[in-house]
Amino acid sequence: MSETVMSDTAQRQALAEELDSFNCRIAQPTDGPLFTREPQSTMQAAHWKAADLARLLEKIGASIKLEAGGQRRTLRLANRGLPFGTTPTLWASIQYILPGEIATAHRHTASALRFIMQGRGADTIVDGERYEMNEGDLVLTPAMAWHDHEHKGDKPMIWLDVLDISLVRSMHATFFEGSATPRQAVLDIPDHSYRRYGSAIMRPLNDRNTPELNPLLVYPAARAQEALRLAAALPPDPFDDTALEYVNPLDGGPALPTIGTVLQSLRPGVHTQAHRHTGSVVYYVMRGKGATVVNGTTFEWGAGDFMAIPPWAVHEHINRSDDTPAMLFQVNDIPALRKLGLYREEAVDVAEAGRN
Ligand code: 1HN
Repeated sequence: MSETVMSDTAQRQALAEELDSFNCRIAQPTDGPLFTREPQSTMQAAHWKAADLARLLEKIGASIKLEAGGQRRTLRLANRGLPFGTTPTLWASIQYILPGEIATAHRHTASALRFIMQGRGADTIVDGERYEMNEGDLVLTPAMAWHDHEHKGDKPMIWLDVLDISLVRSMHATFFEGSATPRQAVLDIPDHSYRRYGSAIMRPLNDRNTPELNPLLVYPAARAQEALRLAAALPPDPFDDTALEYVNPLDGGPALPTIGTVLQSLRPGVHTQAHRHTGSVVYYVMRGKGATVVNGTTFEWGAGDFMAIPPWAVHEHINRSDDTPAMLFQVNDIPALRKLGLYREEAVDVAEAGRN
């Protein structure tokens, strides 16, 4: 038996060399498995603590200058299991911008979003629309939309940036373009997409926009949090408790074609049921105190912390407070998986799994 394998191995190697000269190959015994029964991600579950991030942000603020040419001062959330990025598709970074600074205009094929963590006084211009950035606001930068930011306030400002860079890179579809002018001209009605679609329950009559491209660029904190407060009175979801996805107001689909954005609240004392799904998730804890168990590792989190959950990892959430809801902002790549027919999910009985 083993002899057969060995001679087969030698034969295969000889053949492989010949095939290689024609840019062809056959499977070799030394190749890893092509298919696995279920996803085996190299991404590691990860947790970043608010106090560490605050210290590191101050440090990069003091040591890195913002220069023209489209550079940003960002602290990237890196994953040890991946060559780059936070998850197999997403890059999450925290942008730190000082009073008076401008992050000059550029655009790229990667879709991006900003979720404001701390500070006030900065604005962003996206394809000519200008918005103030306030804590808890979500601002979108769809693929190839020009964007630049300016901080007119008097204290450092911090926000989360998430881009689908690794997804775009894996498809070798990266384009990037800088602008000759640091900031874009602003449209006569600077917030026109919000005025058209911001209510999310009405739209202008005879509107010509089609749902393929979400026209709405901003989702203010007050509206999203009011929606979450209303939803909290509904029967909870077993895995996510109360979770609302930011939508394209024209078709109810995800706000960005590849990136899912979710505002989530966990009732006091809740312990959700465990589940797993394809697609990766980055969490930002807005308020509260709790824990998330990922593949048996418990991350004890508080406000300002980040977590990353690998594809197909079993996870469950706990709110450690008996009287205060926790609020989390979640970013995932599930819309991309759904569009490709790759989304799967299942509930997991953790006690049962532990016995196996
Ligand atoms: C980017 O363009 C921004 O436009 C922020 O503010 C973070 C991280 C990696 C690559 C591009 C921005 C980014 C980024």
